[in-house]
Amino acid sequence: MTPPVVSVEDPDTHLYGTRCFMTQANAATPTNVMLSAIQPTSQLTLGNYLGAIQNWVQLQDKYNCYFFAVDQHAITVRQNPEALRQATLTALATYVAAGVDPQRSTLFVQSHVPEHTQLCWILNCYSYMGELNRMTQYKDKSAKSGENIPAGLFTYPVLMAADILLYDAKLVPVGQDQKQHVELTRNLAQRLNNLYGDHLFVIPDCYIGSKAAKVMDLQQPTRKMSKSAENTMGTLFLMDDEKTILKKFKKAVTDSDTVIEWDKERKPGVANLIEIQSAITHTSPEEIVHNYTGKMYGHLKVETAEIVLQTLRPLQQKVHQLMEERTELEKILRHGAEKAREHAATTLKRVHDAVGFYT
Ligand code: ATP
Ligand code: LTN
Repeated sequence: MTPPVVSVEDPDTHLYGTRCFMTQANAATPTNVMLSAIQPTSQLTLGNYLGAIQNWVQLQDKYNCYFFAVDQHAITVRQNPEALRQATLTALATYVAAGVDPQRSTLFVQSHVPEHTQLCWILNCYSYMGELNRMTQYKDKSAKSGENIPAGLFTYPVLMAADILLYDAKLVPVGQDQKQHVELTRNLAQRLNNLYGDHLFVIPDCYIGSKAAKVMDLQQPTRKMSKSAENTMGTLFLMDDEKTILKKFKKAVTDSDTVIEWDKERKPGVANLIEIQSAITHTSPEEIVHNYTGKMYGHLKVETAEIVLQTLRPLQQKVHQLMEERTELEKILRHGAEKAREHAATTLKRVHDAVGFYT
């Protein structure tokens, strides 16, 4: 049966999104939990900020939120250990600098909460090779791994299911590419609920923000800006310095025309710059185009860089401050992990009891 897909507008934040699957509340409720995470595989990008973190900030008043950095997911592909440590801490500093409030939301590092891998093991025993084999991300990433495909790449979605189910999450904001993983999470939760009773897991819905910008690569504007892209000129990292930001925008690929129009098909590079401005200033693309009547691509590039810089300057300052002081950030993470563990341990105990572990 095809799950229902419902478009919803959040009445408070006016964020539009597609709330996929819309589950009836089950016995493991009540829950008002929203949860999301980013892999610290590299520095975070403008795409991560506009497509994810900015929305988290807006939704955190309405939900009991858990936001974390998934360092255990990150090692499914080889990482430099020091770079991973640094990227993990910087990611969490970025959440805080962007406005995620550690008083209201729980912020932590995945590996600080051992219940994630504990539940992952159990879920592994209820997952089928066939369904994991169908995961598009696994197919893509394993194709790049040569002969020795890490088993972790195969079971990656099961760890993600554990991340979600541990906290009884109702809503999981993710990018389109992660929808399949949330669907697997739902299937696993339902499978165990069918075996052991509806009280076991909350069935999560995924939330795909449609107002959130999909930021495109500045060099290949038909591809999503990604932190793991080979050509870093196309990716704007949140911690890039001013000179680099200006250079990346000035060299952004547009087209051979001169008229500024918002047309993703014909002018993906120009449309990308317009949409970046739109996502930051909350001005409609049509209005932005109107303001550029008679102007040239050069104006659009430099002014987009300026608008991005205005947002990133204070964010970078706060990230630097948090990274230098460290104690505040470490306190947030320690406290976050403790809070997360309380919830996670309760769920894990429920699962241990259900599957028959002697406790
Ligand atoms: P990778 O290159 O490692 O696959 P990524 O930069 O594509 O990473 P993810 O870690 O997969 O990013 O995504 C984390 C969150 O950021 C997700 O919610 C995703 O939708 C959002 N996101 C990532 N890139 C973009 C983008 N270019 N535009 C909008 N949202 C994005
Ligand atoms: N797989 C996701 C990151 C991720 C996640 C999660 C997102 C890991 N665990 C739990 C939401 C909820 C990604 O690559 N974007």
